[in-house]
Amino acid sequence: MNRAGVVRWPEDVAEAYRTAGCWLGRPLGSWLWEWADRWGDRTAVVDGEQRLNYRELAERADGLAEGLAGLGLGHGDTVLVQLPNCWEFVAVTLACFRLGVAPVMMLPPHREYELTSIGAHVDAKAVIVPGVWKGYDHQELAHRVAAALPSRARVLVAGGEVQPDSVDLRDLIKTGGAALRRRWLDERAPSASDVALFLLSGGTTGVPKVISRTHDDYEYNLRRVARACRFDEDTVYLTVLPAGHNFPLANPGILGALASGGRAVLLPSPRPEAVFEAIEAEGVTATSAVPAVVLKWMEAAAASTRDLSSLQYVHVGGSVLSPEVAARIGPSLGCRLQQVYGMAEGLICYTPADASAEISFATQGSPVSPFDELLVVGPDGLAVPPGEVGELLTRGPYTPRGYFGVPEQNLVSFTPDGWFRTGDLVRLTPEGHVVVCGRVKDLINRAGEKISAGEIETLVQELPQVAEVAAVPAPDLDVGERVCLFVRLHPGCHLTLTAIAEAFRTRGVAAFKTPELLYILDELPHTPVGKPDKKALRTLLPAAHPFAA
Ligand code: OOB
Repeated sequence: MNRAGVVRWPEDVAEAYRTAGCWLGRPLGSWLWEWADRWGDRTAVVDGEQRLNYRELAERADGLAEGLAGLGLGHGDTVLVQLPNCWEFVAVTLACFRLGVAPVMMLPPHREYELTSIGAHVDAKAVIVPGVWKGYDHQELAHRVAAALPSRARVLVAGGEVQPDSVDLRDLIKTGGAALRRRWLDERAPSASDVALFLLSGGTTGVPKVISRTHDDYEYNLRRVARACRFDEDTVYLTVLPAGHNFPLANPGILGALASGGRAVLLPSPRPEAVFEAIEAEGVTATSAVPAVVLKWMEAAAASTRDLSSLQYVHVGGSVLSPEVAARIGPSLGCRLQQVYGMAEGLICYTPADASAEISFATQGSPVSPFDELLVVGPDGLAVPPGEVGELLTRGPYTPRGYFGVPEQNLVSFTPDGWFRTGDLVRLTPEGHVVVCGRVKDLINRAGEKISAGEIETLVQELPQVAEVAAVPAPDLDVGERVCLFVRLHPGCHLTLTAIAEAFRTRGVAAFKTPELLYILDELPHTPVGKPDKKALRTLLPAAHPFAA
């Protein structure tokens, strides 16, 4: 693949990160056998009945890497990975790291619209999906996507009935001769400065932006976060959020657990009863969730008879958590809370594992690396006085200097000297902890899923009835925010939410983006430059916000 779209750190900065010991110069796949040699018989991954120890995991990942190579995939290629939380997800990810193939971490609810636009953007050579998942045929989806991609991508299927024109992922896993294969793959290892994987950003433009993460930067990221969360050989980490999201993948998540000699338990959904059962059965010590999910667990825990006593930490982040709810998490679930403020673009902040109530309930923590740089600026772009609210800008050893392949967008999202504009409004406490106070970026955060208002508006504008549209977040007790539309219609036209939902479905848009509230107005209020005035529109909505501080 053409990796020309990757924005690299300036060489002097990269050298400083190497000298400081942030970047170790080792590709992520090179750790696999080190883990296996050290913790071979210990359980690494649990997926229902399927349990893999470290040696088995390394053998499967290597076997799969050989199978992928047999399909012609290699250094610099990119594949779309849309798998639920299952052992194959872990094997595919590690196999890609071994081979130097970069997986793009799609989420299970993504559909044709997202897969096709991103697949084309990264020139994906394969689409890796489950068969039928939650009643939806991903194999069919993958074939439609593959047919639309310039490279005639292969379709690889994990589980279920595999069509003759798809490749059965499990058949690809070569067995026997592990030592030879290990050497063969070691000799072809990618460079540590190469792209290890692509993550998706919720983004604020039409199409979600894609973030390239190198082996060096991602390894450092997960090492620092695993340390902040005290992961070790006794860690049993439960994964309930979609594994391809940066939070459960490596913060510290699955990769953090594996790099620490712990165990990653994979659950396909965050349903409280299944979660409590898994905690009891596996002796789970840590898990992570967005506030909306934790609230459900808290409600259900009171009535549950499951033994949750093994649970030590729950990591909560992705959207705003109110201090009141934060204070109730520990007593409800019998564990400590660590708040996390993070982003696929890099920066991760965590409240310390042993933080006081004051810090762990009312702040979103401090950066996990001493090399993370934070700058809080006002609308004029200048630093605000200490303790005041402003937009957070950040740079650091695991915060790339640009999105992949969108130079014009990068001029907006990054400053000329490489600071990433997070779009989040924060203040810093005197001790350096971040408190998230709001945001300036135009998106809707629905239970941690980031939905670009601009993308929704573009889709709604395509409807013939629509003259003008604005998408804004509507506060909501269950999911934090829902997509709310304010629409002006052409004369004599009608529009309903059902019609919009149908149009989105037909267009192949992920269901979580479907607008849930609709206001039809004769006129939208406008700002002086003539754009819909979203501030004014938001005042038309009910004010109660469940998570707001
Ligand atoms: C995580 O990553 P993304 O890329 O899905 O979303 C990042 C955005 C942030 O810019 C911020 O707007 C919001 O999500 N956010 C929070 C938050 N944590 C993230 N807003 C308020 N309070 C928080 N604690 O969401 C993510 C990635 C890695 C670890 C954790 C979360």
